[in-house]
Amino acid sequence: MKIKKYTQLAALALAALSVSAFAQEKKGVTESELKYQAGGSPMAGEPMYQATNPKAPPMTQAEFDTARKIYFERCAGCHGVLRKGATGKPLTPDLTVSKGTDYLKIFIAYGSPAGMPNWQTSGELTEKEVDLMARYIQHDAPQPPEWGLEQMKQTWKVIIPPAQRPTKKMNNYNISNIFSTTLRDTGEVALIDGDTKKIINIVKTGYAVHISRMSASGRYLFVIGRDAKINMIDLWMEKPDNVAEIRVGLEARSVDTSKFKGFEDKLAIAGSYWPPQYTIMKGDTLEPLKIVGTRGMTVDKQEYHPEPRVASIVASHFKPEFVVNVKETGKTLLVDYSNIDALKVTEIGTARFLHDGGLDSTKRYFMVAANQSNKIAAVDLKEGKLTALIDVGKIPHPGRGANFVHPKFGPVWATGHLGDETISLIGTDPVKHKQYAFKEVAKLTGPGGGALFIKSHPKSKNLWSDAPLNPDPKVSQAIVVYDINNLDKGYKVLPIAEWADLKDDGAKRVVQPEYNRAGDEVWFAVWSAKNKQSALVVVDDKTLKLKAVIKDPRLITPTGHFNVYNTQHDVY
Ligand code: DHE
Repeated sequence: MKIKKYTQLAALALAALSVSAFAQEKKGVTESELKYQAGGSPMAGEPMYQATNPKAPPMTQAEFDTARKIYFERCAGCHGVLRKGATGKPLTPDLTVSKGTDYLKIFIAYGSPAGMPNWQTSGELTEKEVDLMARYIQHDAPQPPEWGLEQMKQTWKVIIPPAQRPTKKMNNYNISNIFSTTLRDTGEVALIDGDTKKIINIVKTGYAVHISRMSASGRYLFVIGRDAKINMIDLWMEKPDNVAEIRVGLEARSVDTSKFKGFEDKLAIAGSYWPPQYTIMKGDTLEPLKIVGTRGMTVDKQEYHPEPRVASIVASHFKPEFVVNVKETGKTLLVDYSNIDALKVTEIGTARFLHDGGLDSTKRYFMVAANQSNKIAAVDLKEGKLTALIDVGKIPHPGRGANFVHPKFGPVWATGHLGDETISLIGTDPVKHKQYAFKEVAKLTGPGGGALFIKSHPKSKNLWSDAPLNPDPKVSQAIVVYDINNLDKGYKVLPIAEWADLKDDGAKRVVQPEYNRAGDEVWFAVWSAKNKQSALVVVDDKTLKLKAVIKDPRLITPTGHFNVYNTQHDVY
């Protein structure tokens, strides 16, 4: 008996050693990915029933509640709400109970080469918390509540009904050059006049807003929070502000509006992470009309997934369709909204796990990152089919990507990567540059991994790439810019955070290049923690010189910023 116990302990010690050695070896590679995925879920505070598995070590209700909170704050982003596995491994009792508490504790404490963080040795969790989590994951995963029409209607508010809204623009702003800037940790967006660089209004929104998108006419701005709250802002008002709001679920990232001719401003759509579904709403009031679940079979192994989250959504310009990308099943859905009572959905198998993406310059092809497959899927929105799955670098992360004309390859679409230092260029012209179309035609070298967003503009000769999640502050606090006509020359580095000249020593991560309406300025957020100063920095696209720094005590944790015209017309 004693011998068996010693052998087990020795095996555990060896496992710990090899896991920790591996984790250290891979440390630099995975750090940015981890920072990105391990964001908190807004569902930490949702009440859920304690699910008990008699084969698992016991837990009190108080222990269960603490563990559940830790799980949603730290683990759900990678392992999924139901622990069925997403970018992280599945952690269901059929797999965890047989491993046992001691083994699981080592994994949680030391991390793993596959990207699991070393929660205890990094000081993020205490030994007691690690023990708690090792027991928690041997019990059945508690399920957050569903969210149907009734729950949506309870949260739906038309603050100003369409009949009481202005019939013409009531302000003097050049609204096509307004920027909607996410103030991530205050649950607000700042509407900034791109001409004067002055704040027009700070609008209350959901928690940790993710993106802003425009209606086809350019009048309404839609903002979605991580807590799945959508705010609809009327830019025609004297002081643009909220006119309607709704919660479409408990957690979400994407929203867009109908853009096909004849359907302008008619419908809006939002995708949720939880529950896994998308909701089609009236474009002027956000009244929920149709909710469609995304639970189903995965594209490759064709096995059931209970929690396929809705990632990016765009509106097609070719047909009355929304392009809905489902992460865990690896499917792109073309949702025909011309008759939502007889909804037609074309299901295109692409690859797992779909994340962000954008249109090519002709708007015919949607290019979406399947980030754990290291591929970009090109979907033909005219023919309604998959054109190609293109191998790129490690964990592509394009935002909406960047379109420009390459001197040799013609029109290309570009993506940076979270997991390596490269930028992949993909040919997008199957007519005049057939031999390059939908192939990775070149790889540029950037300063390091941790890139999130890349941008160009039809009027510019520049390609910009950030790297806010790179572990080296010299890289994360700067931006690189390539001359499109001399890509072989490499990049120039602009010290954006230094130019912001902030009073605190915050993280100062430089995030998301975004052009103004004219295409002659590029805006960047310098993103620090909530209690530190942040700013927006504006650079002249031609001279690459500093043009303006926007500082204001209200600009707390700015991240994404969206120019009205470019977002409305999908210019990037
Ligand atoms: Fe994002 C786009 C999901 C972390 C800033 N992000 C998107 C999209 C998805 C997504 C699905 C595409 C929406 C669309 O186009 O319809 N993002 C997620 C996550 O699940 C993840 C990994 C973890 C999380 O907890 O949210 C995550 N994202 C981040 C960040 O840490 C960033 C940098 C800051 C933040 O807000 O927390 C961030 N994501 C953004 C921005 C966009 C975005 C600015 C829009 C880019 C664009 O140009 O369209």
